[in-house]
Amino acid sequence: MSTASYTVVGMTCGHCVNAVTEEVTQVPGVTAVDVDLPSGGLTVTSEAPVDEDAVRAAVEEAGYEVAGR
Ligand SMILES: [Cu+2]
Repeated sequence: MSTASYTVVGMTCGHCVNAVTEEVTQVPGVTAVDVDLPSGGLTVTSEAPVDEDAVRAAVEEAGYEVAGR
């Protein structure tokens, strides 16, 4: 199992959290997604490491942005 943490910019409410969660959950291999609204923290759990670009693309699809590391 693998986990990766990101910071998402632009989320303001529970709807935003749901949108990000739904999109990132659809990334192949992802088994769990946890979003912390106050900090923008996004934790992605997967069986094998997931391509960071795929996570970024999913967050952008939801309408938000991953902060640079
Ligand atoms: Cu919102």
